Amino acid sequence: MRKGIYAAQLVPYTGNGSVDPETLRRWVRHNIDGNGLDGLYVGGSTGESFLSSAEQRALTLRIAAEEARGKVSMIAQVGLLDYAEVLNLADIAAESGYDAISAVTPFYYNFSFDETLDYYRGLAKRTKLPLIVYVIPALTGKPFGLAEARRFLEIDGIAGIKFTTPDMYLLEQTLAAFPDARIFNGYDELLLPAAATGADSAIGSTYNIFGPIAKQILNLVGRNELPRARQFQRLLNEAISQLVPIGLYQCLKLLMDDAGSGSGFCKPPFRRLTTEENEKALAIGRRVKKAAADLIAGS
Ligand code: MN9
Repeated sequence: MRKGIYAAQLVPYTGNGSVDPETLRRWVRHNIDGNGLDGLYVGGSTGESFLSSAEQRALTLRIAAEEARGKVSMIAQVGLLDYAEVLNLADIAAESGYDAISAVTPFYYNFSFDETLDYYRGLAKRTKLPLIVYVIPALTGKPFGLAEARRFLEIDGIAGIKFTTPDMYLLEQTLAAFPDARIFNGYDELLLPAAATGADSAIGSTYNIFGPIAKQILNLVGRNELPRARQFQRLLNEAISQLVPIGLYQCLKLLMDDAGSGSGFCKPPFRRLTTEENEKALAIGRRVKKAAADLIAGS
């Protein structure tokens, strides 16, 4: 599994909510050839996976792998509510050539931490692939601290964490306690501080569009060029702070369209944007991409 920048893969859905395979293939190729990313994280929040059927999830995993296998690292997010389906998706990920699987902590029911650990133990036993725990307390509602990080990372087969919390102190402590674990920063708006703290990899939705900006941030931090890294993080955050209130995934899909890569609807209850919102989102995205290209060219 490479270090670096991974796109949380956007998945195009047709107006009736099914996966659009041809557009998905183009979007995956765009992440590899257009954005030059190091990896893909398929089937996560950004893929609207928790609004999708297990069949749609399996189809998405297979199609993405057909396009990306052997070109970039691939992680399959297999977490969902039906445990039998989780195990089945883990098998599909292994068959399809993924480098790792990942699974969100079980949500909705208020499972105890011991139940959560059993869930991961079972999943780790089922697969030969390294397992990356997907920690995103803001969406799962499950608390996460150093004690939880330790108990996860001590399980045989658990290789790392997709760390989607803004707690940089916890990130530092986790890196210090587990120097060999694969820790992926999960909030794109915190890529610079996470990289400065020592994270060498990140997974994010906005990298589908602004991947080159993220690559710059990670590389510049690695070279101790913090003032310049800050310029790129500022651009990325300008986009995120303006696109999130409109509807981040809708905006990112629109910008994929703008890149000539295809089209896509979001699953309900994600709403459709108005014409004015579409125009606003396109203008923001284009402005930030152009400013980043100018900054790169002027280097
Ligand atoms: O995969 C993404 N998380 C979610 C990570 O979408 C819930 C992030 O990339 C965020 O979209 C991004 C904007 O807040 O950091």
